[in-house]
Amino acid sequence: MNKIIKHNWQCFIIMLFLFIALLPDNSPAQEISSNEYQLRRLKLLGLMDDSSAVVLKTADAKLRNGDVTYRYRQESNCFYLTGLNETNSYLMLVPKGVEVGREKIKILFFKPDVKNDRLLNDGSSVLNSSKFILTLKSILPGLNKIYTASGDVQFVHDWLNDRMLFVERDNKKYFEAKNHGVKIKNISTIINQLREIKSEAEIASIQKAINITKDGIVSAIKICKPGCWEYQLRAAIEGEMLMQGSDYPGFPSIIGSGENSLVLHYDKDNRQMQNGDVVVMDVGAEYGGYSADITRTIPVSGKFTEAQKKIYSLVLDAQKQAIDIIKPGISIYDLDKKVLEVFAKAGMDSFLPHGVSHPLGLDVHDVASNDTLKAGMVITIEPGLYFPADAKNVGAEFRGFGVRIEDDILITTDGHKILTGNVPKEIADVEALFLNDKE
Ligand SMILES: [Mn+2]
Repeated sequence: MNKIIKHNWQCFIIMLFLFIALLPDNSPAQEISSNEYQLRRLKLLGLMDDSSAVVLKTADAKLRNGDVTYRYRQESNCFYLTGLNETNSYLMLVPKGVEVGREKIKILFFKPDVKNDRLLNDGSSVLNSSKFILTLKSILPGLNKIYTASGDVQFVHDWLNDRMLFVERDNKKYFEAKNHGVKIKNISTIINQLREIKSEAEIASIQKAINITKDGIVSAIKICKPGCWEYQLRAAIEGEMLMQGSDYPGFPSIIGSGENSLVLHYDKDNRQMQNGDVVVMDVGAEYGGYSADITRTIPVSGKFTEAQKKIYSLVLDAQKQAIDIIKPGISIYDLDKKVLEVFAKAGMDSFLPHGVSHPLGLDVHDVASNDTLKAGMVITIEPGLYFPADAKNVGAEFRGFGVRIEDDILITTDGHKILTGNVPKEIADVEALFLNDKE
């Protein structure tokens, strides 16, 4: 190989690296490092005593119909502690340790594809899933509680015999009777205090989910016009999510126009939108496991009517006043109170049928250890006003539609940061997006 060719080779390699580095980042979501997952497990171990263990099974694939399953989603506690996205695996945290070979191991993974037991660099162990039950039995003596995630099925209606089977409660009772002295406890009692405070990497994932959702909302506004169908707005929003590497929406998209704007969890998307309607879009991409949750209410024609403007401005004003008071130490109920106070001044406080805030994270309605806001939490703030067609004590011009505005807020040590500040919200900004498109 001569020198010139060698030089060209080097150039080629450098160019290739540059090319790859400059490619748009469309890689699937992988935001949390393996170190961070290990740190979470160690923190949880630090909250446990020697007579306890954490035992989690990864979520089963859920049947949609026949032998077809829904797209897989991990159980959130399991995902928080492992980042695993597969079935038939288990996690065991045992403060007093389990003997694997000659070592006492506190963190054990059980996976179906593992051939030989392996000790990992971080001191944890990976075993085949077939060893799970035996290992579980071996740790029971000396334990007085096992923390686990409650399953999805609280009870099953056995309709053939018209019986209610409390599967989980009965399983728990059976286990406790068989293993005298060992109680089954919900892991939420120890893990929520970890999950409620978001790390830098988690906030980055939520921010990415928000940015994707924002692009979806803007795309929907740009195609929105009278005659358009609700599902077409959903397609614009969810299409953007998929294009940008979101795994799926964090919850079923709500696209409710006209009278559907009054339905809080409307998910039919089958109405053709009319001139003069508003449409409530309550949507959120899930990215790397973390969800956004944003609501914007827009005029189908591109211009709010005077009555719609009045309600929109009132909801926006209430939302801004509630956001203003967000800081560590206040309660989620203080936000409800603030919003209702603003609505009451307009005589409209009876038209808000839901709470205005919830934590946001791996679950769209995420966990918290209590109702007090702490630095590092992410919450939503989502006031709304809804006037049914037969609403009393309100002008006729306001009847038949609802308005909701929702943003996502990070609690900081000295106050808060609005993570959704890039999503158009002021009346002029929302209307301008329509105008730009028509020009
Ligand atoms: Mn929400």
